[in-house]
Amino acid sequence: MENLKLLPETVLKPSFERDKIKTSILHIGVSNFHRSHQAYYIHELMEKFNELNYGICGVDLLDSDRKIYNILKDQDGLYTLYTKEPNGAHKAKIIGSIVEYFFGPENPLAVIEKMTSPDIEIISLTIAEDGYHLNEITGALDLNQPILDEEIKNPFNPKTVFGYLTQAFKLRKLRNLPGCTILSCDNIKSNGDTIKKALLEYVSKTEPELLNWISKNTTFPNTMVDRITTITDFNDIETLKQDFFIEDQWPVVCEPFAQWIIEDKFLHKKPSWEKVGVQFTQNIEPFEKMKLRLLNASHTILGILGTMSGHKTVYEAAIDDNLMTFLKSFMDEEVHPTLNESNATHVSNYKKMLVSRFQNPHINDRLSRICQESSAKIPIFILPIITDQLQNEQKIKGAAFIIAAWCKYNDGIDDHGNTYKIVDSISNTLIRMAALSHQNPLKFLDIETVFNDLNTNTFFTETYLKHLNHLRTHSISESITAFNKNTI
Ligand code: CS2
Repeated sequence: MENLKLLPETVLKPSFERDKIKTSILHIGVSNFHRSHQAYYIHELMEKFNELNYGICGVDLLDSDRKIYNILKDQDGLYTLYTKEPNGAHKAKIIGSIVEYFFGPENPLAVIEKMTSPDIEIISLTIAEDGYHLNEITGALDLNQPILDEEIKNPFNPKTVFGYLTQAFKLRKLRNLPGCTILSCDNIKSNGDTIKKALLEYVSKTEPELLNWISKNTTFPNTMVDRITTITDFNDIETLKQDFFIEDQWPVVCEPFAQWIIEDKFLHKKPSWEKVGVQFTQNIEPFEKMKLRLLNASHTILGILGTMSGHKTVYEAAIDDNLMTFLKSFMDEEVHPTLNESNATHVSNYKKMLVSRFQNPHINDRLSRICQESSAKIPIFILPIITDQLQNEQKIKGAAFIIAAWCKYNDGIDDHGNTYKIVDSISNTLIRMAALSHQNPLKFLDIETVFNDLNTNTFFTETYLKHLNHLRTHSISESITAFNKNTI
């Protein structure tokens, strides 16, 4: 904190008094995304309006988060948000909204105690798709997962968000304290409803007498969160040192654009986040659908087709004309018809803006980041488009091409003969089923946890087969060209 005074004028620093901040948000999962998004919005409220009531206590639950925990502890919760404009302008801002930090694996009881603090009004989450421990087919909490089983046997040594919340709510009830708002900030469909359903399933199995208290003392708003945030690379750390004299062990790099839309459903007084651009709504669905099906689905397409073409970043893929022709026609013909066009959502503007966001040459967003855990992303970003289009007897040829290309992607070799790694919690299954599909082309669609019963829809499977056959005998760029020319 003291070191802030030594930084040059060009660095934006918190001008509010950090020791006056009241911590009323406990956030689980202090990822880069949390730091570029929620923590940034709350910082802006502090900076521009001196509203110091919504300080953040960060909490990490995974052993793998020890590094960020140690660094942020060391840096007093401060870090640099390094924003890069398409025209090359860049801005370094020191974010000061995270004021406390706890690490679950080190001291679970301290985390539970903090969650129980009467000051905490909101418990927010960025725990990624797998943090919800859902059964992919039923969408219900998968109580058979070993981590949940172990936690249920040792309730005072929780590991997952469910174990922690259950213990904290038990104590709140016992101490006659109010409950809190649970604010999911993950890219999953109906994120608030999803965490609510999973938590209630967990509680009915472990502490059924708490169910009534939870239903009266908590709310679970759905949210739409958006800001492209890269994996921090060493060059960014060095540039910050050289250009801004900032010594930050883990800065966060992101685009200038940010959007946060929240269902208006808070248990306590609603924070005045609208002052810094947050939008509250009664109906989140159109926004959420638009973001997941346009931005995230497009990312997945650029990730898969781009990697197979030999590109390394979203930018490289987004200036590949052939690939962009494919992507734009997919957005127009297969995604747009499934969305609710309205004054609020402006789908057409959103699509245009997306293309320019992807084409920001200064955002080094690696396709390897995008392709990680595709088996969890595709069912959220792409398959619902297919379901809607099939239901309305509309086109699915672009979507079938993408799924066929993903099958080939799992062979792990690009158009130039270079190999890449499949990073996915079910990578063994993906690789094995893709290999088997060389003999039996429909085999890949048998991965039930991803595709559910899509393999029973002959309209889809016929189109898929046609594309997979073409992809198997051509390079990805040849197949994309043929697709664009309508010759497959
Ligand atoms: C990306 C997202 O992980 C992904 O597949 O699409 O992380 C994306 O960058 C963010 O949702 C942007 O808001």
